[in-house]
Amino acid sequence: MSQHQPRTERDSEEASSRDRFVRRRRLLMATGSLAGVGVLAGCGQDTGTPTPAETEPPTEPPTEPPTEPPTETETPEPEQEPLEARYPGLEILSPEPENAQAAARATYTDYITPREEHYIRNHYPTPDIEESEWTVSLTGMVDGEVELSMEQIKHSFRTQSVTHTMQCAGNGRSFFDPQVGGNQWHYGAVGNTVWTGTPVSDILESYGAETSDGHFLTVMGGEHPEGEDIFTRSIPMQKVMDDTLLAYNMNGSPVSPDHGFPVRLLVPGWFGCNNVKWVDRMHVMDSMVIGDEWEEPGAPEDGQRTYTHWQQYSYRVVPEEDTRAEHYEDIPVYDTREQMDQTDEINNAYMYDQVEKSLIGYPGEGQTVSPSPAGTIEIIGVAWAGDDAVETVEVSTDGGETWGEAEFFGPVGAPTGWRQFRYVWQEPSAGEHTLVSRATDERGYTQPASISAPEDQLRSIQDDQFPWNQGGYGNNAHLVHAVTCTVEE
Ligand SMILES: Nc1nc2c(c(=O)[nH]1)N[C@H]1C(S)=C(S)[C@@H](COP(=O)(O)O)O[C@H]1N2
Ligand SMILES: [Mo]
Repeated sequence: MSQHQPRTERDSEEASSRDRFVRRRRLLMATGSLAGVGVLAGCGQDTGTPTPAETEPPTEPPTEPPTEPPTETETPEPEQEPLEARYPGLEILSPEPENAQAAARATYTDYITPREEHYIRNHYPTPDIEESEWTVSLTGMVDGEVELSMEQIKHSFRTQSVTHTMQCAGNGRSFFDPQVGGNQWHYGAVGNTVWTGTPVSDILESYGAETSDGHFLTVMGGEHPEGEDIFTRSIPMQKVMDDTLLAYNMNGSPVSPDHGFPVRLLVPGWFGCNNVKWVDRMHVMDSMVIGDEWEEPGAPEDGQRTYTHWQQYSYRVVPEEDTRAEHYEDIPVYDTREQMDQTDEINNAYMYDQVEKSLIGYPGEGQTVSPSPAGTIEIIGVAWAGDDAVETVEVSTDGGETWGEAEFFGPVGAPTGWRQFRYVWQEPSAGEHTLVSRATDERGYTQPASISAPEDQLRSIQDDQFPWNQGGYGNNAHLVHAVTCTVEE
């Protein structure tokens, strides 16, 4: 077990992205040693647009126009359209690293989220990757280590598609009181899309990987920020073998650069952080990524970047003033909700399988709506529960005082995709109303009503209160997600 104390300045996933982002647009492709911890040659080199030579400004305005236009010596690289133009359905939280959430509740009336409305969550800037030069290496407990081209990944194994509700572990963070630091996601860091790719189990079996329970696939992102931690997550082998993909298509089109082009890990139903983008290396291990070998200053070769931060220090449900912060090689249960129930044994749940949650998409926040001729309003939304199915959704039109059951409609994809629900609001009275929805999953877990006070620590979950936590993770309290709307006469 690691002896390292949490580096408090990096305890929130957000500290890193906000304060220390790297301005590097180009990633040079070199995968380095397969045996050692990825050595990336050429990273951090500045290959930005050359600045044209500058001349001293004249002290007096020139009287004659120059006879010849200034000659361009170098053609600058074509500028990409700004983020807001590329994703008109998103509200930008930061342009670099790229962070953006759904701009309107209306996203949550449809089954499929268009790419332009699907949130983006980056710790470091989106790398610029050439698909033909990209490889994914497989290392660790395998018969033979290998480096796979995108061509091989796409065409040497089976292809599968899965519907997945991708949600950032920090979605709903802005509702924590007192406020916690970091990106202030409201409800918009979630979307439902169809992902197509290669089952990771096919690749592991082909290369004789150790795939029994208790092992982990540690997956590293390929953006390799200079002097920063490598985005790395350890996925339990049971989940990897069950349904995890190396995905290259999103809604039938190539995954966009911001969403992980040319290939990302897709862990159906699990929190966004597990879905490593720009996958560079997969390492088969008999524990989660942990210990000196993977941490500074022991990280081989460069002594700077660590591989443990995003698995062991971030994405944990840490109560106020918690100093225990143990780091585990393995835990008895991966479901995030169940870990929270076992808070004595597992201190600080890891954000793996998602908790049950629902969002109203119509009416939208602050919207004025009018009843149909029959005097009804149809409330529409979506509900999901990670890799468990949603069993029921209830809707309240009086701020949670009374509830009625909604009905499901729309496509039934994998349980890892959300369900659409509708609730017919009979005879709504004119004026302002507070609409709330709450989902219950197949195991009987229901969204709690509110967020606890910090001093209630983690046990509040048994008391219908989502535990306030330092990172602002996992918020599925229903009251804070309510919609206020006005019904016209
Ligand atoms: N390599 C890499 N993968 C990553 C991240 C990252 O910063 N780097 N962010 C993670 C987080 S926190 C989330 S919520 C999802 C977001 O995926 P999206 O941007 O496609 O919505 O990607 C995950 N994969
Ligand atoms: Mo996230």
